[in-house]
Amino acid sequence: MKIGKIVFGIVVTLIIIVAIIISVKKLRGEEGKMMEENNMVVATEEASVGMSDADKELFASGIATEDAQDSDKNGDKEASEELTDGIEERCPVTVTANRSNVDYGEFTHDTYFSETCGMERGYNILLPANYSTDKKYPVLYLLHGIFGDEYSLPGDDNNKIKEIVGNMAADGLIEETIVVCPNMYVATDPSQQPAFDAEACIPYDNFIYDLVNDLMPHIEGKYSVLTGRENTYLAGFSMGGRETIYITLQRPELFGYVCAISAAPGVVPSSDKFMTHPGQIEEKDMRFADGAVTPEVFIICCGTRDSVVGTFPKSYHELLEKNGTDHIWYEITGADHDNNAIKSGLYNLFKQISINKS
Ligand code: FER
Repeated sequence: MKIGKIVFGIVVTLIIIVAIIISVKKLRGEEGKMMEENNMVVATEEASVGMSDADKELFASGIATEDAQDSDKNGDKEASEELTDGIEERCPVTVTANRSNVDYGEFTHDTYFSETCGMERGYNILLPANYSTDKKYPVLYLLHGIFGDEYSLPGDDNNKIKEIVGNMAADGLIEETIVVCPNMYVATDPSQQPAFDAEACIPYDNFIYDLVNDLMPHIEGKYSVLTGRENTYLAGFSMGGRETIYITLQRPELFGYVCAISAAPGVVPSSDKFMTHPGQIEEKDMRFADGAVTPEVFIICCGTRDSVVGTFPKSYHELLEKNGTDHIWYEITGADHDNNAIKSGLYNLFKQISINKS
């Protein structure tokens, strides 16, 4: 009887100790989460004040925060949460992995003459490792963020562009594909610099003319590429996402597969903490022209924790929906304005290409 009471006492004590340990751990977790969120707010506020060159680089290529890198580790788990149209929120880690048995291409720099700017301009191009003029390849034009240039996206190994394209081609999901990263700032005066004001953003909005009239003809003339909308893809991050939406709505017949990742405000009139945007088009014109040939796939996506563009991408989706314009909208749970969003957008664009072309 006495022994029974002692054992009962020990069991109750153990339960109490375990309960205390669990509560303390939970409290620490909450604290950690709050600290993470606080850090994010600080980072955002800093972004709106005077910006260093290093800060500008982060904008251009996708801000890769520590916790964004950590959340990569959940790639496998979250990738299995498939949505109905084949969209997966996270790019699986098997797709971003650098595999020893796959040859990845390398980005190289080249130039073209831009009639739009009246000068020679640079771009980076990723050719498949075994690029051959005996074959023809589809082309993805991939647009950088604000303050960026043709080096921003190719220069950031954490966005896994080479791996995503190379692995999906090696797995037979997509054709080997060329990726072109242009400089999206189409200023005729080389001293003009991007900034958060309407005037300084005009060169971004003029990229459409440089792309269509100068860069695309140059790429199609110089490299062994497949032409036509079925083989011409467009994607962009942030400021590049904004221009992706604008270009697609203006020239929907040119691009078969499109993805605007974490698109910046300014396609339609609006304001945010950075500036007031006059808008490239009116809200009622967030649609394809009547009778236009339109893309097979038009994706708009954004992280749920985007500390730079917030809910602007969602508002583009809502306007497109209101205006009856076909598109895919999805959110990347937990992603900030970062490479998790970029990897997800690229992966899903190629996945949709794979689904549509097979
Ligand atoms: C803005 C908010 C964000 C804006 C541009 C951005 C021009 C672009 C961010 C990026 O490219 O990372 O109001 O206005």
